[in-house]
Amino acid sequence: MLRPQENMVRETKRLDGIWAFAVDTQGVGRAEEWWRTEVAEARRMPVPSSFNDVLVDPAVHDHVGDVWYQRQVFVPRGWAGQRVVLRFDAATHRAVAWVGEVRVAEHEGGYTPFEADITAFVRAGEPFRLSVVVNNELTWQSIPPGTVEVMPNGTRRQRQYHDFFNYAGLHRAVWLYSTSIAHIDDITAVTDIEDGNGVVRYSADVEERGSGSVRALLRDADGMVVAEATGTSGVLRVSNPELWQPGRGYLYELEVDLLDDGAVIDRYALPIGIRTVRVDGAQFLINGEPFYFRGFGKHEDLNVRGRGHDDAAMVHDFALLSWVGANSFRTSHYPYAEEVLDHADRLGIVVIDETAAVGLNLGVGGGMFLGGPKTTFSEETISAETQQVHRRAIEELVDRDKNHPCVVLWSLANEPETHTDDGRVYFEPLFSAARRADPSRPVGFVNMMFALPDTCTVTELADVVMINRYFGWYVEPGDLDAAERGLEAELSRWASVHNKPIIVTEYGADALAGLHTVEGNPWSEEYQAALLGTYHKVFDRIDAVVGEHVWNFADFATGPSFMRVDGNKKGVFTRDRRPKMAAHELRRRWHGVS
Ligand code: BDP
Repeated sequence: MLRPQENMVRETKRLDGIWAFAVDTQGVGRAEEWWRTEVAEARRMPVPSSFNDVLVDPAVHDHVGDVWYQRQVFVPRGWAGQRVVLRFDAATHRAVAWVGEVRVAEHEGGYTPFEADITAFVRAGEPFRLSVVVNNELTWQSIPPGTVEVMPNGTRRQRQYHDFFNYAGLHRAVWLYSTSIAHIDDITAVTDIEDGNGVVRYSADVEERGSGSVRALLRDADGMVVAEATGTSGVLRVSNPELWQPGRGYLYELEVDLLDDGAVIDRYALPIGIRTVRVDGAQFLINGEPFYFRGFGKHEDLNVRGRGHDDAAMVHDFALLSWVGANSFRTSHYPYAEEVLDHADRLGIVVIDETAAVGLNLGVGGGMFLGGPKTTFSEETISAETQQVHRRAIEELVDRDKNHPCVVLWSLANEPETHTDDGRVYFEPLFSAARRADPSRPVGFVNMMFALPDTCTVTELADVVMINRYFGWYVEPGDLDAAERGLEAELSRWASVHNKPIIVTEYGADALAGLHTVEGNPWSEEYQAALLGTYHKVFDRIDAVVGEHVWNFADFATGPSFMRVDGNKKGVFTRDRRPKMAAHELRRRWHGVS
């Protein structure tokens, strides 16, 4: 799905700002058809933002169910005769939208965009009422999963199987945009390098094409046309290409025009990075060169806005990545805003792109702490229905992010149950779906410690081994010698049993900023830094380890738990992005700065 774009034939209008907002405490809004009038007792809510932390009200913060957003929208008068599209970059976790009285869109999944052609329901130069109901409930049929519990006093509480706060709302931009009626609906571009030449294979989906023809131009960063083709699909070749490389995000622009009698009816300019990604034995190759991942698992998590996208905070995070010497990150544990991928494309930051499938493992939180069900895969828990939702989430992720050069690897899930045959049965079709959707990139999932090199039933489906390990924290807490031995033994076993590259996608320790101890006890900044140092010694001894992603880039909000003190403190930066000792330790290693 293409991002909205402005050019001489397309216009956009961002609907961000302050909207009317109502919490549907009684869950009656759909039955009472709240979209038909202005929502009663509306408060005001910024878009984009999570709604949870903005108003100082526990009933909003912890609300489980529907919330309603509403605003007037003016259709620009110049859009007469154009196709008008309403687009949501993300509504977490599901939403229905109405234009006036007409239900125009419905979407499941909190982190991928959806849109509706509303041409028939609006008029240029006139306003309409836009109503959206957003629902934040996690169930066995949602990705991520959860359960809603009704308490004795009738309030509803969300149980979840993941370690971050269940922020919700209109998290990203809402748009109105125009195109011509005949328009380019989608473009797919896959790049390759053949005999030193850059190759861009493109295909364009065109709607209402009529007698229109398609032309594709490839421009370099200076705007010079370096290759040209015609037709809805074709191959563009560039001699001596500037490659997209880690640390150097050189971008070409693929300009696709829909022409009628020589006139441009529609145009879309897609940034393209010419690069290859391949796994060869235990190496991860970008442009044929071994690549070593240095970076973090992150979260979209900020004070006040929660998971709401914020350009200033995003640019700052990238500046900190560069300061600390990171070359990559994982979009743990859900697809991030497209702005983030655009920025990574430009800076040459490498991304492991993950779905929102986290918590498909009731052995962890479910069984251990919540006293809930313990069987992960069953008719009552993660079922065939969940699997369908998961499959769609994978396809929507690929559909949205397939053209980003920064994305080098798809992560289908974080820490699912993969030591059982049921895990294998669940994941096999999902790997096939991912490979069908994108044959050009490696695919994997993030393994947790219940599934070992000899017992994991899913690793053989994956191109890489991604593992999260907490020796010295959840296992052998406080004992870094034992941690070193345990980690080395396990990594060596992964390397000898599976001839695949290993990325350690999580390792780390909580540290309370400002807590210092001479002994370096757990929770101190000293211990966090020392634990990372211990892991690094081991990584450097095992050739198959091709990546280190510390958990986490920054402290982040979680649900309530006796294991969390005002959130998860495994950040090497605090939630307001100040460095802990560990950040300096990483900077020394990754930048060689002393
Ligand atoms: C891992 C999870 C991550 C948690 C982390 C932790 O993948 O989401 O936040 O543990 O416990 O198991 O800090």
